[in-house]
Amino acid sequence: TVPFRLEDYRPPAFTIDRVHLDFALSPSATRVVATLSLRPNTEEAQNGTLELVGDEIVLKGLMLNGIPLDAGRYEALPASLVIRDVPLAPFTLTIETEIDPAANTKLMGLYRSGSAYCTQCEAEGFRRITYFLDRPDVLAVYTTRIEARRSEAPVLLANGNPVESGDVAGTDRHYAIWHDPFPKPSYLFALVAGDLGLVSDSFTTMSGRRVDLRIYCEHGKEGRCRYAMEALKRSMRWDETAFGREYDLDIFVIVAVSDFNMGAMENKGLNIFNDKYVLADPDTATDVDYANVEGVIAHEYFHNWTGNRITCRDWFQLCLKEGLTVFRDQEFSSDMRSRPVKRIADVRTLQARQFPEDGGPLAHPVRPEIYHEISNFYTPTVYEKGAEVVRMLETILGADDFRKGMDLYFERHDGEAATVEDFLACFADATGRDLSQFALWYAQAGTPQIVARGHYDGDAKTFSLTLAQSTPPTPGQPTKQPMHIPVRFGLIGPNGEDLAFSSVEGAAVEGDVIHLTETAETIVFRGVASRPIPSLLRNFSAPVRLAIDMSADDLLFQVRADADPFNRWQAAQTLAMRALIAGTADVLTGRPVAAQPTLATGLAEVLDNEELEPAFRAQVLQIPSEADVAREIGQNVDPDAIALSRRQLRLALARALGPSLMRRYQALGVKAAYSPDAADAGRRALRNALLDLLVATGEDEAIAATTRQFHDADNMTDRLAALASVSSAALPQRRELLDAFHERYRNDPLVLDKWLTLEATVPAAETLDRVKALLSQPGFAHSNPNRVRALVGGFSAANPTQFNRADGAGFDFLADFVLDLDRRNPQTAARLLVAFRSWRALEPGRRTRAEHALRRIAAAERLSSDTLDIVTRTLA
Ligand code: DPP
Ligand code: ZN
Repeated sequence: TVPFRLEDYRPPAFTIDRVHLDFALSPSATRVVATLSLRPNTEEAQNGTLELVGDEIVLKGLMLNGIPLDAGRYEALPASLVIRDVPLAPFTLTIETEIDPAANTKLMGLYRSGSAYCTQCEAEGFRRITYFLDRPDVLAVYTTRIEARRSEAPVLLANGNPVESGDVAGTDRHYAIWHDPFPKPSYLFALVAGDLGLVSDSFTTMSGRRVDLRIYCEHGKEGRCRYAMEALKRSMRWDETAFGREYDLDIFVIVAVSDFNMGAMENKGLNIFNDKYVLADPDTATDVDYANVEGVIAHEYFHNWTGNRITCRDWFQLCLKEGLTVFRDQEFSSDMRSRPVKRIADVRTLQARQFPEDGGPLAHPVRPEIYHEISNFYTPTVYEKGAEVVRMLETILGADDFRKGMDLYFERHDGEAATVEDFLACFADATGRDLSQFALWYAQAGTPQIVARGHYDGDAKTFSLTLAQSTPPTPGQPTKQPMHIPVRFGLIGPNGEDLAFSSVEGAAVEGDVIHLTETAETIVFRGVASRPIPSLLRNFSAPVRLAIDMSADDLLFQVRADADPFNRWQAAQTLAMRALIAGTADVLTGRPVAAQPTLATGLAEVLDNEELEPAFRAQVLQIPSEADVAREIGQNVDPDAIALSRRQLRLALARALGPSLMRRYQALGVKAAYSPDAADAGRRALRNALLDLLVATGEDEAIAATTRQFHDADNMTDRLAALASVSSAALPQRRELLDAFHERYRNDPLVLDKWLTLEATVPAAETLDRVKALLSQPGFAHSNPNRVRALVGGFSAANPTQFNRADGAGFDFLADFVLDLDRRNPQTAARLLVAFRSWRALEPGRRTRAEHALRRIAAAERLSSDTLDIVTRTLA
């Protein structure tokens, strides 16, 4: 297939100013009449040929300026409609199509979720509804009329404000008309119809306008929407105070549906959500679920300005809305919760998801320059690294200048489809800074590495710090230029406070930020009273790897004393990572795994430090995962050796911490009523991290405590944590508890997803057979992406020893599953396949088996463009 290239961008020959859509809904034969007001947009229109795109649709009628078109004037295929001799002045086109929502298993375009109708149009789903200029730089004003049987769909929703509704005389049908006054691209179109429960509220904006707020869900689940509604109101207020952004329609609607490929979708005025990011109550949602609901509600709401009012010129610019909006939702959550703990959690996610992408065959720049299938670019690089790039911009400019640039962006580009260049120009123009080198962050893939070396001269009282940067080659980019990397830093003195210095030479240093711009630079700090411990990359000021030769004692000092909480956590992680890597080598050579007294001391001190918030202490107690260690080792990876080394380290730590673990666990005992707030959630996180370490000992007392917590818990967080500890340690007691959990929640699909994931992630040889058996259990549905991701995604992405079984059976299972799913839901199939992205880093035996499975997929006939793209790049 022919790829799309950024350099080939051309404005559309024609554009569309107004769209009138008329839907006559019926499960298998929905009629759509689209009336488009078109006009020539560029010189290219002069040849009089209009090309619209479609996807699996059937043309039923076509009129130009109200007159049916002769068959000789156009050619209609399922994927395109080409019309010749169109007027060289504005004209209307009326297109009638028929679509089958019930047969739409791709969940793109108009489809059914349960008994409801809903849509998903980003990125290229609108073309499955009607022929269109389905590209984000065509902005039109939409009016939508929906008609359906009243009994089947009492609720009829579309974008914008409600205009009119009523019965269709003499029938059992009714209709509603919605009008969205804000020009938008087709990917933001949405429609929902069905028999749905409702939660209502309202919000008064900063200029005093009252906005109707509604969340629709399955009947009976209204109570589980309350938290989302509160989160929505907090988001609306926060965007006003933090960014000066006010909501702009009379109504804002969220609909929770159970069949959804993505997390949620920011359609103008009508956000459609995967129900897992709306529904939450204490008995069914964990603290992490609550935080995710709050974050995703905020994310989609914030898109109203960063994505909808200002959209993307083309899909290469996806990070323009996604990276920026992730940054905004991260900031929101930081303000609602603990800022340092949120930062640690975000960096964990970045390192776990984006770093392996950036270091493997699927690496691409934050703004890609080529794609075959855009659906495959909704990636951690575009989202999470994209957010880091915006964060670096803020670090480089400072908060005030960053806000000036954002203000200019909103002012200058409101109502437009913009580019990354447009975005950066606003910051350059608002502040006078040269951001041309900084722009490389959008263009160069790969995770830069900084190698740092420090030297203190006690006589001269100088500290010199050498920083060298390099970025590894990535597909299509063999060599890289040096980047502008903001390195936030401090020089920690013997009493734990940051040391002062009288002057700096060698590189641009502004306040506590070093601007590293060359391949290598040496910075000399003068007037430094004593030997400092350099604390670099504070608050993770850039998405890079840092290598610095520090002794275990210096790292321990950093754990104790660094003024930057992020680096206290990072120092503990570094100590643990060293132990895990050394332990893995010991396992492979048959040596006994060495004890880690320094790490144990550091953890014990953090644990006992009442000045540190519990959520932070919980983060420090969680040593790097098996996947983190695999990534750090980077080649000839043996997942079994890593797992064993990690188990032994956790056992050693639990023993070193001794009886204090149980005492601490008990002291943090449950308080009266569950509340999902961050402080209570932090206490639970610490208590459950302690429990998890206790379970590592396998001692009776620990298992008894866990079983008790499982049964006695009054909330999902504590119940699931107990279950997860027993299950992820593969203890024999797991079967009874997993069965009890299943029995209790047998009618709640979202909760059963948690159970499916626990079943799929047990690190035991029988797990693969268990997963296969669960595929045909009544609770599982191949058609539901959440079920598929929970079970098959859990197994392939979160069970390193069993997915990477030495006999290759895990790889074969995923290959078979993906090939089957690809025929129905290519997007979800391709996403699962990403689990193979680090196959080349495996030891030779597993590598050969993974390659075999991948080649089998590549050789299959009639692969979707989604799966073909991932498998091709993964093997390249
Ligand atoms: N719905 C997805 C998101 O909000 C894609 N726009 O990130
Ligand atoms: Zn988004």
